[in-house]
Amino acid sequence: DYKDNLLDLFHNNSELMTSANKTCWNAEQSIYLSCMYDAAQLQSLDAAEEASLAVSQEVSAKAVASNFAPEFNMPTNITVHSSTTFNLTINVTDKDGNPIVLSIQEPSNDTSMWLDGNVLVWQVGINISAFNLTIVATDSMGAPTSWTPVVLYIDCENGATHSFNYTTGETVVGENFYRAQCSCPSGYQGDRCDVTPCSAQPNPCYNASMCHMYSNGSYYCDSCPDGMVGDGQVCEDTNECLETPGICQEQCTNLVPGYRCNCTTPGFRVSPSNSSLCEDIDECATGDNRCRADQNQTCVNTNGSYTCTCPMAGFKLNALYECEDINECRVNSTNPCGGDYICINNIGNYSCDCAHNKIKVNGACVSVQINVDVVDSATTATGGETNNQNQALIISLSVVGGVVLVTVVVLSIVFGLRARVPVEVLVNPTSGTS
Ligand SMILES: [Ca+2]
Ligand SMILES: [Ca+2]
Ligand SMILES: [Ca+2]
Repeated sequence: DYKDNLLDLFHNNSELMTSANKTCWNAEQSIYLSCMYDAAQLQSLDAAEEASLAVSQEVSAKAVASNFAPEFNMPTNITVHSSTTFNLTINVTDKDGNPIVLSIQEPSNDTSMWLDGNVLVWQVGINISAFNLTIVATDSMGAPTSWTPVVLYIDCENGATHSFNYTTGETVVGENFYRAQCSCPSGYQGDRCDVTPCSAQPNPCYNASMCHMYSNGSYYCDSCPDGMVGDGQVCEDTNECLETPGICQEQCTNLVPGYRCNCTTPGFRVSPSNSSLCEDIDECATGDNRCRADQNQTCVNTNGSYTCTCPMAGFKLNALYECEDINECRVNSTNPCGGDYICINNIGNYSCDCAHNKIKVNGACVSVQINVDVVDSATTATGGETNNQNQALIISLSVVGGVVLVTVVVLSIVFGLRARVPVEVLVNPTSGTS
């Protein structure tokens, strides 16, 4: 019957009643009825919305007015040391029980500082500039509160003592940032006492790596480097080349400190095992040679140099490091074949042969002569009327001044016709004809 009465109130306009119900229900519950009443009386959804809005604004204004901002329960000072990580839990409460969001307002965009939940994490550097550290807490009603502690910053090193002078302003580098004054132990220097005697310029020792600190702040120097004389603070070079003649096998160069031996003879280098001595460079091992792998040459190391050998007998290396044929016939003035023979060069070897007009007989080259004899014999023809002549041509070879070796050819030529003209056989100028 409540709904029936309500529908009555809306003059049976159920559509308006449904819309008004939707609008008014979203408002504060306490004004639901007056919202619905306004909508029904004025027959207007807008009226209902206006009534709803007015009341809700009034309610939130009351809530903001009565809201309490968050409260920090934090110290007024924090002390931080350089090169350490500073962790601090931010203790903040809200009387209304609203949720709180924390943020770092200052320094902004500083990657060395961040919030991990409600813990402030700060990787404290050295030589940092003054700034105000401000943490802001904001509750869900948008009410903010900030906390800006006085930062007491200590970056003294090497066991220095420190103090803060809040009155003279000497150490005040920012309104809420104080940097400690450092009192250095003996031997140390610098605003932060970070300069030790060994890191001071100039270094008290001959070179910085020779300087060492005692725990009490004093220092000592190593003895001078090899090749130098002095007390470690002042060191002077000795000229080994002058003081020890012959200290190097070849060339000596004085260095500060020390000295260096050089080898000036081509093909030699300083011995790896004894830097005073020079030793042959094995060009075959180092690869620094001109031997031709494509011709299968073999590299042979020699004292001071190297040679390349050709793989086959009868070849030698030329100036271009190529294997070329040896002309054995011209190696020296002596004929390698001996006096009776002529020498013939071949690729890769040579051969021996008898000279022109000589032949090899029993291992010796001998000259030969060609003898030609023509023999006539008169023949009486049958019937006795014609005289024909038979002529025989006899060619024989003989060693000059010796006996006839062999009668090579006996030619018996029977001429069918009378030879009116003598046969001429020209063998050589000394041979005659008949
Ligand atoms: Ca020297
Ligand atoms: Ca060599
Ligand atoms: Ca040859």
